[in-house]
Amino acid sequence: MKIVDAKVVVTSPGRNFVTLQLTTDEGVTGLGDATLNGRELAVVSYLQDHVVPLLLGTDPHRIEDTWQSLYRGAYWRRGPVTMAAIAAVDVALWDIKAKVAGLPLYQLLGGASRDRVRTYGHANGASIPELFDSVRGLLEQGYQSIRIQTGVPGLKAVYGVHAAGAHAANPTRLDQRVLPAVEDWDTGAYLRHIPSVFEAVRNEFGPDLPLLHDAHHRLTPIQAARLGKSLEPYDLFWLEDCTPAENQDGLRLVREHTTTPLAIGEVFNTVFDYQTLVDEQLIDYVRSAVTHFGGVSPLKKLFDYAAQHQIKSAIHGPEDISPVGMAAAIHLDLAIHNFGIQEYSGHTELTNEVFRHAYTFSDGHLHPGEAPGIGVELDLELAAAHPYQQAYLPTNRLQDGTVHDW
Ligand code: GCO
Ligand code: MG
Repeated sequence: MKIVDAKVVVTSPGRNFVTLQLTTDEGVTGLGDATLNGRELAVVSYLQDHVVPLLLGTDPHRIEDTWQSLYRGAYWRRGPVTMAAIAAVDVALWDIKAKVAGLPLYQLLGGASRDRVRTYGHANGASIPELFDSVRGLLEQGYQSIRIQTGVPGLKAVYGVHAAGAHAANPTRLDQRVLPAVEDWDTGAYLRHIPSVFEAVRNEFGPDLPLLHDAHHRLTPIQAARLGKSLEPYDLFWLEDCTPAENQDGLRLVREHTTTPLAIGEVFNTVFDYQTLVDEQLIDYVRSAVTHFGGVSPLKKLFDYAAQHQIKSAIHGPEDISPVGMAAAIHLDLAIHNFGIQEYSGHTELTNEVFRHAYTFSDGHLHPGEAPGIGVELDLELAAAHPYQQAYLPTNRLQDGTVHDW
């Protein structure tokens, strides 16, 4: 069997997604997600200009060999652009192999280790009443674990939330250019406010509902330690990305001061980013996405390594992971032993029409379905009807104008 065609498809059914579609000489197709939010076209070029010429004529069954040759052969290793491109190839090859075998991908990864995959959803509210409405909406949809994000008094727009009337999530326009929205931040105000938010949520929704929180890399280690400690009475499922993730050593300080479980890793793209964190058991959940970590092959290895330290999986799954990346994640979730939880925000109807998928969500749980491969079909015509739109992630500034982590 040979790869005879490789298409890089960019579509924007509400937001941008990059997909690699490989086709074999026997007419079998495989899909991989290569979406890197806000830097999409860099991955398109990496794939189109540098990877596709290497793939044509190769045997799609040689997944590990192809992965190693793309990783080692480039000489320039790691980084989100490289690893998103390699991820798309890896997942497309697994999709092909599983289709040829006539099996859903999870069967090739060891078979099901559980019946279904538990998820968490995102509740956001500028104020406490808005937040409660958002939590109730998620509970009605069946979610059984909920991430809590709120506005902070005095700030117009913080990560994932903005006050009524402010449109921080929308980009500004200058001439023909689209520029990032700018949000604002004050760590002191945030640290003072957040414990009262969790107290209110616990009073309203009781002690049993698993609650999560994402600090989105905004704190220093000692600030994160204080936050973890102040949230202990509210029994969080986890505190996510409490410090900028590239400083692994910083997590030692956080860990010494709090028993709040810690999750990290959505911006990591290789196992080396986790070495200190896993070896010293400084975290409880590893958070990388299939899409940004080089695919199913290396992520499965990371989970096996993490398992030796009682660390569980929590694959990154916001809206900017396409249904292709989401499907690959759900197969992996079902198969590995040390599964923790899957982030799941769902996609718009239109996105689900462009990417028809076999995975299903009910009762707060996902299942990958039984279709051979990863179980996603890409509608090329509908994808083409929704072309790329330039877009950036927001940026973040302190009240005096200093750029801060977003
Ligand atoms: C999460 C994340 C995301 C990221 C987004 C950036 O926990 O889901 O923090 O919402 O901000 O993926 O593109
Ligand atoms: Mg996050």
